[in-house]
Amino acid sequence: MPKILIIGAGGQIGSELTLKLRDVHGPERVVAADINDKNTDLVNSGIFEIVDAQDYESILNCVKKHDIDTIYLMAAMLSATGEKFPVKAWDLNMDSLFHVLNLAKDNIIKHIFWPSSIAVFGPTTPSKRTPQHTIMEPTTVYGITKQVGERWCEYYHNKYGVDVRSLRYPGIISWKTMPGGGTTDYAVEIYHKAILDKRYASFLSKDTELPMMFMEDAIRATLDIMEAPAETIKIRSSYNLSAISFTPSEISEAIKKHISDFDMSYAPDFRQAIADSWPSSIDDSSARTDWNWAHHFDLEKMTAEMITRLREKYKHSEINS
Ligand code: AKB
Repeated sequence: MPKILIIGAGGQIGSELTLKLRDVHGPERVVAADINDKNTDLVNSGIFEIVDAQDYESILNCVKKHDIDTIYLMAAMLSATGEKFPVKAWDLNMDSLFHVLNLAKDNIIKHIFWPSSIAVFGPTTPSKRTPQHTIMEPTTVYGITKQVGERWCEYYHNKYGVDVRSLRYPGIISWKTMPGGGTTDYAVEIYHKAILDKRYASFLSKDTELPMMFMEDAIRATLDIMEAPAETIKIRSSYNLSAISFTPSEISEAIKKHISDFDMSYAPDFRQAIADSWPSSIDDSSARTDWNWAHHFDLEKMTAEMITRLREKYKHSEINS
């Protein structure tokens, strides 16, 4: 039976997506791949391969070895790191996408999931309830790679019939895995610091509103779009996807309902300019209409879950240390 490959399985979304896909399809059908084998949960819970997302042969060998028909390409350099290493970000984000698109074009694999991002939008985009189809003039390298990637996904679908599906993820928040190198990362760090130190210095200003989503919703959206009948997927660039929008000050207030002496301060850095170029909220009605997307977590529900889970996690690590 053909298998599923997750490239970049060790990352923030990749690691939780892999474990969910293993639950749904069985560990024998889901191959996790990354450039290193540091994530022991992945290595120990099913088939694991070292794969370099920038090396076509490395992906091809893995695809052939495991009879892969579906690839989730989760390897990418995110917005903040991308600004430090623009050429590396371009190379990684574009090379890996072309390799996977070409595997589908050549009928070696059948289906692709590729994540896009709210970073495809820029300062000239309407920032409130940003429409699906609108002005897109991203000012970060990461945003440029995602916007160009979307164009190529649509092109490969229209020209070669490639079944590629994509979501414009907002900032993703999870208690299991830390993000790395993004502008929305503050919204994960804040919960850890709230539990550990009861204080946090935000690298974004008090009123910077950004679109965000709890990981459980993001994983469900990913599985849902991949399982939807092909004729319901009317957008082959990437779907707007939305759940909640909040500012650093609002998340701080939500945390204070659980940790009353939590102390929030603000020290904006270079990531402020990136955040300022992104929308504050997203209109995802196309996803809701086409394949019935609906989010389950608002800020309050997510905060309660994050705090409960992180308290358990840190208590457990104290017992084990
Ligand atoms: C980032 O902050 O770079 C990512 C994203 C919004 O795509 N989390």
